[in-house]
Amino acid sequence: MTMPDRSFPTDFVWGAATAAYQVEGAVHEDGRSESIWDRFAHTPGTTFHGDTGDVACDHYHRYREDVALLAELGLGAYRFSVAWPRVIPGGTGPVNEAGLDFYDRLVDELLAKGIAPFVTLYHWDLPQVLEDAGGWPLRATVDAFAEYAAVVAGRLGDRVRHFVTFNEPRVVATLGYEDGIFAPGRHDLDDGLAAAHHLLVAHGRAVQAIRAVAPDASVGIVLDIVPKQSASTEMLDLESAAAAQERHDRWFLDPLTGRGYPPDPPENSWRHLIRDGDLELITAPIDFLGVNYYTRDIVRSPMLPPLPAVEREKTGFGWEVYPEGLGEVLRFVASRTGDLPLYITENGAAYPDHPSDPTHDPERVRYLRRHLAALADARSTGIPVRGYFVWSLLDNFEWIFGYSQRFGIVHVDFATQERRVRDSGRFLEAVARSGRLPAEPSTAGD
Ligand code: GCO
Repeated sequence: MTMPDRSFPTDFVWGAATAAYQVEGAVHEDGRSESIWDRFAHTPGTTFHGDTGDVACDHYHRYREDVALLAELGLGAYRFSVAWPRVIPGGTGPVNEAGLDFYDRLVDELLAKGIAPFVTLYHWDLPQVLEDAGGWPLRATVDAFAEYAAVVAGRLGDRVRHFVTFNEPRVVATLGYEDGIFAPGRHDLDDGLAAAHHLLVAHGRAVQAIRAVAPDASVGIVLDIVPKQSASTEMLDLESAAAAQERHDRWFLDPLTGRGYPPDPPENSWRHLIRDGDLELITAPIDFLGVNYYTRDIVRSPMLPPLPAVEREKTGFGWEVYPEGLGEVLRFVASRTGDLPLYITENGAAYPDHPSDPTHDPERVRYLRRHLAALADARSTGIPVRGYFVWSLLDNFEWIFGYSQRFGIVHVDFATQERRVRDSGRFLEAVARSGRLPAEPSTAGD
């Protein structure tokens, strides 16, 4: 059976994404201060192999080459993040013009090549000085973020048309403050819940701050939404799956869309932090929502014995390949956002390199093809997705997994910093240039 070609409109945005700490390197240059990820990655035992973002892809110095790659691949947009510790090294107070200049140069380079910058203000690299003062569980961090947002939008907002306040606040709150797996490595449920609330309030304050200085820019936020599916029809599994969805996905999407927070147990101590006006701030209109989608979670109640393992297709990272989930996530999101424009702000896969040729990546091509098919099908049902960003432009520092997981459509040799476009890059280029996802004979599992 042959599937039909799927097409995308000519104004559909095709892009690639990165994040500051994962690609920039140059951590001591031009007045940048320490971030929580510098501190965390330099703490023994936190990352694979002790890897850090000290050098990463050296994007700070090689950004022209990287922008040229985006242009070569026919991509019309680049989603990158700004490192707060470069811009306001003290967390609040004096602006470091030299740090801000880097983003100025990057934006100009992009625009000169006809590539739209999508600027994320926070992709996890809080200035360490603010963590030392209390971090996201502390209300003062909200004020600091609003100040920082105004500075960045004030400098770039004459040219940047899309700002993202936060990338994946759920990961920041849960992995960073509640589970202690990511920076800053705190392990306290109430800290996680307090951080989550402050991240959302900070988002609302940043929306205001950006609109005040860059009234023509669109502003949004990026959420990671993972479909939570019950491992069985047993009541305990169904309840566990619903609870996971409340704590992870609805916890952010519901207040942002005016539904307030889902209920949680009264022994959780954080609701006293909600001040008058907070929920209105969080719900203030945005111009788009970004959705990061990689895989699903199959939820088994901890009260039930494990089920026998089921053979499922996985990426090299061990994440299940589940393209249908992209449509499921978009339907779930659209049930709350209606006709608000959506972007897939991250989607991609890590696979080990083929030893003979690391640019030959048929698994990643197949992953992208199947997810783009799911995206086209979701669009054809009327879900207003306006663009797609692959994660990632480059192999980069994959957080606690260091350089062991490669997500790039461009291969990076970290010894020489040589970049080489992978087959997946050429594949995305062909789709972006033609606006068509070519038909392919279906194979088992498609
Ligand atoms: C995320 C982050 C990225 C990751 C990517 C792969 O979604 O977790 O935004 O920084 O590198 O998702 O894990």
